[in-house]
Amino acid sequence: MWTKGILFFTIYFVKGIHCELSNLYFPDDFLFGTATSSYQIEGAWNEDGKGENIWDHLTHNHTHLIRDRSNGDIACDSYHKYKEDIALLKDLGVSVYRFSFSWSRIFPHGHPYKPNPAGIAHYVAFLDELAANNITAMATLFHWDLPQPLQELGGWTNPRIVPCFAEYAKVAFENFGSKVKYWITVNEPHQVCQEGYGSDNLAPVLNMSGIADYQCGHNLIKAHAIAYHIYNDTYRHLYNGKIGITIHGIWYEPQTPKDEETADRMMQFNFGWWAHPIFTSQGDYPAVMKEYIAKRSTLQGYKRSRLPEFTQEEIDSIKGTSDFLGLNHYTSYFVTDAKINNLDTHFSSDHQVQANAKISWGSAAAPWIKVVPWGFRKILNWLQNTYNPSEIHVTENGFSDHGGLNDTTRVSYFGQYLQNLNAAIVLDKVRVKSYAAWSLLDNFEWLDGYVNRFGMYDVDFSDPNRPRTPKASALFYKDVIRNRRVGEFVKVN
Ligand SMILES: *[C@@H]1O[C@H](CO)[C@@H](O)[C@H](O)[C@H]1NC(C)=O
Ligand SMILES: *[C@@H]1O[C@H](CO)[C@@H](O)[C@H](O)[C@H]1NC(C)=O
Ligand SMILES: *[C@@H]1O[C@H](CO)[C@@H](O)[C@H](O)[C@H]1NC(C)=O
Ligand SMILES: *[C@@H]1O[C@H](CO)[C@@H](O)[C@H](O)[C@H]1NC(C)=O
Ligand SMILES: CC(=O)N[C@H]1CO[C@H](CO)[C@@H](O)[C@@H]1O
Repeated sequence: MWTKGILFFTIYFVKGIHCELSNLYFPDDFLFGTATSSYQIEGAWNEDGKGENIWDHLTHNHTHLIRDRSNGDIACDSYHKYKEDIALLKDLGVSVYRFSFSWSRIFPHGHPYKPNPAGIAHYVAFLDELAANNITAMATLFHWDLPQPLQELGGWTNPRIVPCFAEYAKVAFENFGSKVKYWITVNEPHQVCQEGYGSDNLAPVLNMSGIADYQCGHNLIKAHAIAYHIYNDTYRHLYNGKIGITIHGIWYEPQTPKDEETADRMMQFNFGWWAHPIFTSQGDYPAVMKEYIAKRSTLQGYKRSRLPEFTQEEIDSIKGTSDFLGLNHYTSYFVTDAKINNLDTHFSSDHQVQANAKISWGSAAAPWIKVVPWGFRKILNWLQNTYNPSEIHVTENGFSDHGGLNDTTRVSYFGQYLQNLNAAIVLDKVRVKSYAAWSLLDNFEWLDGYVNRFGMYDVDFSDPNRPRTPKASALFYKDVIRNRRVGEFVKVN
């Protein structure tokens, strides 16, 4: 029916051809999955020898910073209910599950001595259950829950963290290597450093922008590269897995044609900061980032740039340390040049860019997530053209609301974003190999506590049993996976 056709099929005009995105199929070897992280779902915060991490510390000692004054002490109780979670994955039909190991379960004090056997045994049992269900493990080593004792030494701003992370990675490869196909060293370095150290948005809420964020990034990139080399040199020939890093990528679109240089600068400050050292043949930080930060540092009276420098030896040892590019993508903005003349030391003054959302764009419960499905296709093309990675894995994409089983806005978001992903793969030939929807479960959403919900399964946090119930989005995603195409859905945002 024509009217139905108008309702359900959005016609896109691309490169002069027009095509119905909803008629495309995902390739046979494409992997569908979902994603979670340890602190957000596990609970059992002090069980079986686990040590305190920075999110335990923040939620317990600075409760007022969490919107609903909640914490992850129990969360979804996935530490105990992991078999139930894996049954949900099986029911959805996913072939890959992205999760993270909790560093403080393995090294309760962070310092690399005496790994905790109970923590290791837990993850071995979990990985065995995944394997028994034929679900490929994609494991993140660090998804934000740094052991608190390492934070007290300065966390990622202290170079001493590099050997601590290396030893943690080694113990993980040794104990879990035979059961993990994809390794992600760090989830979203930009959020770890710029938001955790450069603002008050995430633990450890250091709020020292323009200094601590750059110091954090410098050590984090080195730690990533060393973990890569340990795997590449010692474990790859045994287990034949892949190892990479996941970077959060917002698409920045020029507001007008004259904002193209500005949009590229914003991509470099946000994405290139992390990707340029690892994925380009020159290596090192992006030239525009070095230039802008050095210029402002001089104006401010610093003797040298606030952005630390890599030695040539470091540049060479960081280049190429990722078998794939992991992308977390949620949203896009328009950008224009901002002439910031004050001398504040701040990341956003360093890049001199103003980002804007269009009023007509739909929004998630998290106001930073604007619904801009075409931005997904654009950033995937940009990544392939800019870095030419052999594989891209979309390790997160999702939408938050305030809960409820009939989550039509989430279905609409996933439907439109998956259509654009499908077009990038099939029409634009971008080498995307997997997609992980964020998130399997409603969970602890950092400073938003349990106010904003990202799950395809509802979790009743008022019930000690934490029962899980599929939402409309779970049923929708199950159909996408079974049919290997995006079916009909009602577009509401
Ligand atoms: C897993 O895959 C193997 C081989 O394809 C098959 O024999 C087995 O039944 C599958 N197991 C489950 C639990 O689906
Ligand atoms: C972080 O710094 C900004 C100013 O740069 C300030 O407005 C804000 O209150 C600070 N946040 C905290 C938690 O101290
Ligand atoms: C990974 O190991 C292989 C084989 O030893 C080597 O050729 C390659 O250069 C290593 N990769 C990096 C980025 O060092
Ligand atoms: C879900 O919500 C939509 C839009 O609000 C409504 O049209 C639909 O009937 C609802 N479905 C169910 C099962 O309640
Ligand atoms: C000073 C203070 O209150 N410290 C507490 C912070 O939270 C941890 C638990 O995560 C407690 O053990 C500390 O006593």
